Amino acid sequence: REKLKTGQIPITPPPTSPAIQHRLWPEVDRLVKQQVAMARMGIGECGTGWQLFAEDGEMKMYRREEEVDGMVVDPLKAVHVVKGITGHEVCDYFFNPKYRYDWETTLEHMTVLETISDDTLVFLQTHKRIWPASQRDVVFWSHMRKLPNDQDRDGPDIWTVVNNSTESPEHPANVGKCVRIYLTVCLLCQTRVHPPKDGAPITRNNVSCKITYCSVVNPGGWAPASVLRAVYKREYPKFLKRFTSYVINQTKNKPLMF
Ligand code: 18C
Repeated sequence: REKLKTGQIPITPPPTSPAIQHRLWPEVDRLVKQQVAMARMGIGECGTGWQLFAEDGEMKMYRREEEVDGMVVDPLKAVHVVKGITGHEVCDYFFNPKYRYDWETTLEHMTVLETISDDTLVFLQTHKRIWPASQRDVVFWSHMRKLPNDQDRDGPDIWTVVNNSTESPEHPANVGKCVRIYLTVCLLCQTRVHPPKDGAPITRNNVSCKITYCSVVNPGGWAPASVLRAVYKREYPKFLKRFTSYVINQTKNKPLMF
């Protein structure tokens, strides 16, 4: 914080989140900026090798085959456009732990290890086991943020949630039955408003949400590549369809939240 003399007006803007005081803040802020910049790029702009592996209506999912130390870490990029919901709503349902068991079908158990601030939490999750591999767990911080809409200053804000693996001294990796996975996930949501021509009030029929979901998951230990790629192919489309239907259902009788 800058030191002010009496009567001097501060030039440093106020912190945008109380999490700014936390030891993880520099990493959170850096990763969020980096992940949002990558998510905003079109599939043609973010390197070569992207293959479309799933398509259903507006939903398109691409992956790039990558391995690190013999382990499959294929980056995934999905884009979807969903009518009737806003970016703020999508991010709220994705971030807020109270909804997680409703839509996250691979989840076995979730604990909030730390509440850094209203928009920054640390989670410990265990996921369902896939035979013949070991069960997986993950510790990650999750941060939700509103971004200025610099392409359309009068348009609704853009919202994002970034999840990134972190360490917890109380929950060290690979000590129990679970193998620790490592992930970086970015959900970026842009609301589009299609105003009614007669100047009538905006309803859910006049909004849609462009969703970009990017993820890189390192399985953390042995997992047969063919099984892993088959799991990805099945589970990612299932997740995005189920999650977005869930948000539509939850919000249909609620006022729009921009
Ligand atoms: O982003 C998503 N969810 C967030 C909130 O939970 C958060 C967490 C992501 C965890 C993703 C990793 C889950 C691993 C689960 C193991 C697979 C269980 C399948 C059970 C089938 C009955 O960011 C949405 C996440 C959508 C997840 C899609 C599946 C991704 C598969 C990743 C495989 C990881 C290694 C598994 C090792 C075993 C392989 C043989």
